[in-house]
Amino acid sequence: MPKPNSYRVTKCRICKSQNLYHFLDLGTMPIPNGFIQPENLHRKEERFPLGTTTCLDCGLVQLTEVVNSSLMFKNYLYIPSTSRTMLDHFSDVADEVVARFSVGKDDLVIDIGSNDGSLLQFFKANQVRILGIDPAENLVKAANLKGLNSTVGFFTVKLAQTVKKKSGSAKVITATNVLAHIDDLNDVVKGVRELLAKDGVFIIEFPYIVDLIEKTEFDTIYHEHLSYFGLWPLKQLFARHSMRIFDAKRIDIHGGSLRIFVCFQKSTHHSTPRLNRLLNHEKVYAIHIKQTVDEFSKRVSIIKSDLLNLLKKLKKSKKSVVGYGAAAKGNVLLNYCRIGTSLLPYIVDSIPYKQGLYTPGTHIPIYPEKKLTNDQPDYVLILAWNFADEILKKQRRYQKRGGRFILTIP
Ligand code: DWN
Repeated sequence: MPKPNSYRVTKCRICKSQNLYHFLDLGTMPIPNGFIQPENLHRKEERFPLGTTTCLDCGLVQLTEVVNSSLMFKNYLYIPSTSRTMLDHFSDVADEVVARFSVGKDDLVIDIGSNDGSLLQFFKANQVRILGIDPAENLVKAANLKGLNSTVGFFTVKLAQTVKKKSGSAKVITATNVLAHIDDLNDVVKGVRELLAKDGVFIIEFPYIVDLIEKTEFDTIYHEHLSYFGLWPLKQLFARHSMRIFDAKRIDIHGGSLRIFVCFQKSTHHSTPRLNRLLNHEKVYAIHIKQTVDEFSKRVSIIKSDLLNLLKKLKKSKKSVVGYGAAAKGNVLLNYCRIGTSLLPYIVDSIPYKQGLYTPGTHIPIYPEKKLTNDQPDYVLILAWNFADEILKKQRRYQKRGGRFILTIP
């Protein structure tokens, strides 16, 4: 009997408690980056349940079903370097980290989930030694072609031991939008402990659960994101490995994220006042967690009915509407709302890899962005809302000619 491609979560990923409170059910849908070649449209797509549960003991919010990581990350179509917003963000991160922690030319910076080297390139520009680690062979190849030293693999303690032998300890280890994708968090932290220099810093960025709930960013809930982190659950995770969070900063990227700074328990890095402020803010949140997540789920259903009513009304009045940004989050929204080509005939996207493909589950064709100004549809539904500013700036001509944008989240 072949191993199933997913399993049901029965205990908390961090504290192992079984005291879980299930609060959102988005139905079953294909994996969000499972874009389809035209010749494969007739093939059956494997669908997986998509829902969330919160641990009532440590507060971690997580998916109810975990999909096999090899199905999602071995050949990956998410490339941050196609967005000016992301490149500017990564450049700021590298400059801030090099300055704050006096990273010198002999120091090693390792990026876990390095993708195509989008962040590493800015560390390299600061003349420090770099190494990327990513499971996607297609992206590691692209990084190495750009001279951004990267190796293929899922980050595990075993891989960390091999890297340590070859490259030595790292002064800085970064992990931006990757920790939430990993099931065995203990193994990752053990790997970081293996690789991090004694005075080193582990810097993690992830979409922040407080922003997700406050702005009802439910379409960022998908099979790639196993966990939706807050500070308290992570504080517990690191304490178990004699490490501690010493600083945390809320940042705007991806609808609201958190950047946290972690070191060894005995390290000299002092905890910052803003970390304590954030911990206290989260505590207030956690008190009414059941009511908070139930109200969140109600808002999700309202967003769905409002969007469907709007699109049906526009269709009835013969208005044309297309999508912008074939994002994973967009595929969650479209599958949850069951929006197909009858309401959204096509989507435009800047990523060449995605052009000519079809969206998973809803089978909407993806075209280059220039199709928008050629066709001049009446409305554009921005699916990649985290880049709305960049998209609006880029599409001034469409707007000047009377085109209008629809934003459902946040
Ligand atoms: O955690 C993850 C987040 C950070 O990004 C990954 N697991 C997956 C990924 O999610 P996503 O697919 O929603 O990523 P993006 O980068 O938010 O998707 C944006 C999409 O919009 C891309 O396909 C590119 C497209 N785009 C565009 O067509 N024109 C983006 C910009 C900025 C543009 O101007």
